[in-house]
Amino acid sequence: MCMLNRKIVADSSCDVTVFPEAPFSLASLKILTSEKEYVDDDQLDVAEMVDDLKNYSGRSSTSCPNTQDWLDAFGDADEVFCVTITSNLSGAYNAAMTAKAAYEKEHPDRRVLVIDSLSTGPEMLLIMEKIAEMIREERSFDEISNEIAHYQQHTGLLFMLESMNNLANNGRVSPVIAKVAGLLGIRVVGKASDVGTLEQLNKCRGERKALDTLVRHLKELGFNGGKIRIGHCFNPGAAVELKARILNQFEKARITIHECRGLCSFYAEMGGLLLGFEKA
Ligand code: X90
Repeated sequence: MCMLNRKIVADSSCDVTVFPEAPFSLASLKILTSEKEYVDDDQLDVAEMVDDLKNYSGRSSTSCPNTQDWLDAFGDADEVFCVTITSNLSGAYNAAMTAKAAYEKEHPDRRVLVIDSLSTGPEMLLIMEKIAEMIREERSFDEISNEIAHYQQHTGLLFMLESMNNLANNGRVSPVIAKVAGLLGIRVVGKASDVGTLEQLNKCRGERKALDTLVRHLKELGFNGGKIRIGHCFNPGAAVELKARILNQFEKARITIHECRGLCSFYAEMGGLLLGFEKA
């Protein structure tokens, strides 16, 4: 059997900079203020960035990887499995599709699968892990392509946010919704919608209520004890508490916790929590 050189590529909203389960490259998004540009790569000091932003009141924005950034990440792989943040909130997917076209034209024997996660962070991680599993099993490109499309029907993303200022300032949620998240003690709980946008589900007073609400949604959305990935922005307490509550009801759930990197930290903001899960 010929040995294909295969790799996973993802934009930095996936919240990992190393991914030991498969050959992997990251395409970085950027966070921009009038004073500084933060590249969301393994060198970024996320704590410093979040701290800078806390003391900064000017305009800030983000930018997605461009076509060349994606091509650099593809490297010289025969088969690339490229996972992007939702195409409905970012240009990352479109840039990746342009890169795919250029790459396959230049190298007619190579293939790129671009996967629009319609989500971000921990749900992207679940997709990457699934691909890695199938690469280990030496499944064909087409099999992986079909299986991932199917797997995406069985994953979801929930979130809890204390502030939605950066989302609103950059036109990613309506200012009306963002205002609620700005109220003292209020946490907005929501999910990634079917079309990859933020869908608000509840306004909760206090973190404990918000965590209860997340667990309730998790069950209603069809979680039945599979994998969960929790990303948090400087809120390990809530992440640990959430994990405990889930394990209380689903003894066998496989749950890991990680810190958000730059892009998710910018938008989820201090205290924010993202939860990727498998569902029936
Ligand atoms: O292209 C760019 O500049 C990146 C824009 C990204 C905008 C959205 C990031 C959301 C980060 C917030 C909570 C979860 C949202 C779920 C979305 C479907 C995290």
